[in-house]
Amino acid sequence: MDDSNLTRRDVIVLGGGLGGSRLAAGLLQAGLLENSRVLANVADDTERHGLAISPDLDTVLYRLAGRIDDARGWGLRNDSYSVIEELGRLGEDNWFTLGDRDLATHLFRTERLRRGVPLSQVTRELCEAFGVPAVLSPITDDRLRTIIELESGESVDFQTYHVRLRSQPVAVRLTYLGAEDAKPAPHVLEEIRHARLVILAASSPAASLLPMLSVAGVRDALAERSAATVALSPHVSRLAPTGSDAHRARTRCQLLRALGHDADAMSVARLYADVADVYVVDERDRAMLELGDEFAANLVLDDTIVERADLAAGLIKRLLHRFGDH
Ligand code: FO1
Repeated sequence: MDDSNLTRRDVIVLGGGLGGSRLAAGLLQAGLLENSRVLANVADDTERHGLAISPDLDTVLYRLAGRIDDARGWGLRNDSYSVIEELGRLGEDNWFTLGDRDLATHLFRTERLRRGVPLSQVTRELCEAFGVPAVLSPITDDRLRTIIELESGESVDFQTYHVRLRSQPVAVRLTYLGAEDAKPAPHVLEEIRHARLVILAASSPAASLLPMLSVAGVRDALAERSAATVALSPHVSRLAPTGSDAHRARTRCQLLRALGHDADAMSVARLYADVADVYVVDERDRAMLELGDEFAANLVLDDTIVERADLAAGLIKRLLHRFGDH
């Protein structure tokens, strides 16, 4: 394909819900969002009560719209739960908590998809409706799912493992169902090749980034870049997460182990070694730099805990200044 007519993006973010949304908020705060692109994972997507749910896309959308429930890191703030409670009374399995207002997003998406509109186009429409720049896109319009095999031999999708089973059972194998046939969404490869900087968010490697990298051509597009790709470590060893962070961390670690990797910053660095030129380790993991790893020349220290938009904006500006193509 001829790439000459494409806008050269400042930053392309590849990420899951929370990690991707924090960088998206940073781009917005830094005034860089309009000329950037946020590519979200869809391997966590699920179908509940006949509806198409895309949690990672919605998390980015809701954060950019300033409407995210910040305490949980997903769903809409001040939502109510009448419909899902009523479904429970009807005998439906209602372990996946869909808020009443959140349901409007899923109803809208499901109907548009049913009419044959691709997910990337539906996502643009949702961005417009929520008043945010339409720079959010799924990595693929095709069906891609993380399937987790448990010790019992049972296979479950990501949401069943993470939410219903609270990531308690040991996961023994992961497959990215649909990866062989998933094609990148429009312009994804060209924009990855030419962006001034690509950032792999501090999202779950096994549940968010590896499925995104499994989409046809994405790894090659990253490898073909002449400008830098930076990966953020999702692990901060000295920090003991609490509440919903602890839940997410347990899922992340369980799934990494299912792929045969240790759940620490350097093991993740090795997973990204063929696509990232630079790996950002959190300041609090300074000791990791003394391990003499093969990635060592490209390891940098920074603050990777960017819960606030101003912190994320600062990190992105530092990375652009230091590694972005000018
Ligand atoms: N996470 C939970 O822990 N429990 C839930 O009931 C739940 C519902 C839910 C509904 C819509 C949505 O967009 C996200 C939701 N999440 C829920 C979050 C989601 O499971 C994960 O945090 C992401 O998929 C991981 O990126």
